[in-house]
Amino acid sequence: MNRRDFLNKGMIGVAGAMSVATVSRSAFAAVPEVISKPDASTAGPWSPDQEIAYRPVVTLNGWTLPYRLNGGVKEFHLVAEPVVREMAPGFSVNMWGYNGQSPGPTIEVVEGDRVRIFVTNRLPEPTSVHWHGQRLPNGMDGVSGLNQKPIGVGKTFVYEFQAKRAGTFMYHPHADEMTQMAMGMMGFWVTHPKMPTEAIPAVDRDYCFLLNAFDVEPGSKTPNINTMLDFNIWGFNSTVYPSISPLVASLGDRVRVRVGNLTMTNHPIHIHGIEFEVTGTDGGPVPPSARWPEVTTDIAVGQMRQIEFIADEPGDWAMHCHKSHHTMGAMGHDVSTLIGLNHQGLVGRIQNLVPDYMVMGERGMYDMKQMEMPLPLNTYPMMAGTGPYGPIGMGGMFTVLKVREDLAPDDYRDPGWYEQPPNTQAYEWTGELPTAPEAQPKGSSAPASASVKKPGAGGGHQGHH
Ligand SMILES: [Cu+2]
Repeated sequence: MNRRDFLNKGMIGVAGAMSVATVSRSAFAAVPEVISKPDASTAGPWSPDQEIAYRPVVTLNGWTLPYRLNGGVKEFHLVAEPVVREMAPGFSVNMWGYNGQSPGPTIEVVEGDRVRIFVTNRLPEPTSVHWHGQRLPNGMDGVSGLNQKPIGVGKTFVYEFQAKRAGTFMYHPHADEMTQMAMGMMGFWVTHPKMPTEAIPAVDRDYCFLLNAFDVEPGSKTPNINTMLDFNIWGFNSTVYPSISPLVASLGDRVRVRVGNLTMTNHPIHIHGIEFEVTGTDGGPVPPSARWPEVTTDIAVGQMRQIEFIADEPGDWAMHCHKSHHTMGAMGHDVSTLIGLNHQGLVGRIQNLVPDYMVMGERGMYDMKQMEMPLPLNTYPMMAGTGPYGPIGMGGMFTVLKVREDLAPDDYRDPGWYEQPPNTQAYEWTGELPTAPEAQPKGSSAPASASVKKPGAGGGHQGHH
């Protein structure tokens, strides 16, 4: 099977194992072939020809890097390089990543495997790779200056260690970290147990993704690497909703989701419709006796969480970061609050001067979802995504858990929107309503005008009276 076959057949919805025979025999003496991915789609699960005792992971909008076996060692080739990532249709960002994409490919091995990773540096500056959470010899830990010389421009370094501990890990540079991680350099690593255990049982679906934050000025194409807190693009695996793939499950499936956070803030990840348990962290499995049910788990900076649940409720269940600004797009983070302000007549007058002028949110921001505001080139709307009943009003760190009856085990295709069974959906009341007094904001002919941000005004309360 050649590389093109791998990439075509590896796409979502295609069942069956991928071959590792991607490398000709003569190449075995040299460095493994570089396999890269041309787009931001979700590849189907990848498994080698050999017998495996695990369910391969599916990386949202990503893929698993094939390896070659060389004398019993699993060999991989990562290439650190500038890439262009399509975060949403019409919105591409200049990033740094690995093997054609950011994030890099997922590395997926089995507990006890000997692993050799060739890392070639095609960046304009030195880099290194740190294998977050792994037990390994100190000299393989990847902190440039501390454990090794940095990998110079154009150089290739080799990392070699045994994947001693089963679990959920990630990799990222430890050289000019601020720049290289802000530019998107990160990847996932999964080490499966040799056999399922009580703490790490077999699952029917296993998903993974990294959280990310970028600061990309609307109309520009390259992240601002100096931003410390005020990011405007929030995503899963360098993709924003609705471009993020759904998590698909067949009714009754045991589902594992692994999430890692390499951003500058924490993300409470929330799933509707089911309860889950945190079954592991990057430090290892949580003993079953120490687990408790949750519907939201906070994933702090530099942490990973592995959650599991039974997908026993059919439907389209929202799954998102619970920080509401993290489910929005590039626009709207730094806009004055206009709720309650009366703009009547003002818009027309301003439009004489600025033809595209629109009022942002005098009745809340819901209208923003529907309006076709002219956007600067290369950005995406503040709220994006349309469902069967209109705009969903969320973008960024948002996707949908789609639970359906009788899906084939290897079917990861988007099943479309859930059809609500009769009499199971919220409906409009059209009968009589009781008369009730309406709440009146205190002393308020124009209550919201006091909350309009005044240029130069400090934080805290503005005088209302
Ligand atoms: Cu968040």
